[in-house]
Amino acid sequence: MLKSADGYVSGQEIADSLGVSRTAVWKTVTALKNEGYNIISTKNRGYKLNTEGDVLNARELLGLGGHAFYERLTSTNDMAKRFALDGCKEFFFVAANSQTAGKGRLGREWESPHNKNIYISVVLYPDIGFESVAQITLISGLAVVKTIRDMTKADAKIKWPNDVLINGKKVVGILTEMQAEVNRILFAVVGIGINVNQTVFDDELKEKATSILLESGIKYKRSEMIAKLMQMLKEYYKIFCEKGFGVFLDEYKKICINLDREVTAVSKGQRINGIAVDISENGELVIDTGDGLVNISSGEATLRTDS
Ligand code: BT5
Repeated sequence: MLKSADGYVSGQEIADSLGVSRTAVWKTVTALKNEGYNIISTKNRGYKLNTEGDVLNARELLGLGGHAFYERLTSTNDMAKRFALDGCKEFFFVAANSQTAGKGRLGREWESPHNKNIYISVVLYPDIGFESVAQITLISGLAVVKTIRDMTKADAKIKWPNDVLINGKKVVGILTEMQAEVNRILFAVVGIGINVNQTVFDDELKEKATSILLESGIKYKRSEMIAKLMQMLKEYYKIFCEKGFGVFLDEYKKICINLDREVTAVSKGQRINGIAVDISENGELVIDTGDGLVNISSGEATLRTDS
């Protein structure tokens, strides 16, 4: 009722329309305030919801299709894998308000403070070969960039393969994991962490991480961003399944910051220095080492100007 009201709603009005006591209304409003909703109570006028607030909970995600929401979780990726093993539907997602063991790639950590950011993992059942799985990360990155650009106008870019940066600082990380049998993929889980409203980072991250709030000055609602992200991800993934990665190549190259820059890539334990000259039809980074072109399909590609 408070959400759809234009201004104040009296406690009596709420009580009458729901057939409950004024005390019950007051108790519920207090509970909602404790959840983080910014509800103003004014004597003789009633209650008013300040819509600027950003609350993420199961209620705010209602209507977004199959999903599970947790206040605190070790890792949304790990939980999404469990749902996948239980045979959940494609695009089922797990979201959390914080992670106690958020994961990056190669055993690294993903800082996941409470109530600030988006931590979401989406289950997919791609009917593709192993060699194409890395492309799921790339199209997920595109969907995230489109979401951020459309909603916030921030100049989000991709650092191949899985980082989204604004003004050179990391704002999103993507971790794609999969489970497979010898000759087929059983499922893939795309985990996406978006720094939305975090303003303080620890010393290790201060120089290289940022958030949408820090870059735009605006506090966005995570639930709205998740809705848009899921919409974009479904759109991009469906096209990807029908037509492959090639159709996204131009779009990807336009926002990929590695191109024409010196990079050091580490792939399968090997260090490769050179200039990133292209992205291939398969989504590989093409590096000119001076001795020829090398394509790498996954790994790291540190920009030389990075520390
Ligand atoms: C990634 O790894 O960038 C993938 C991160 C994926 C996180 C999501 S959150 C939802 C889902 N559930 C999970 O458990 N994970 C996924 P990588 O490229 O390895 O980058 C990790 C590095 O980024 C760390 O070593 C830090 O230097 C840095 N980092 C950690 N937390 C960060 C943060 N919140 N913002 C920016 N950078 C961060």
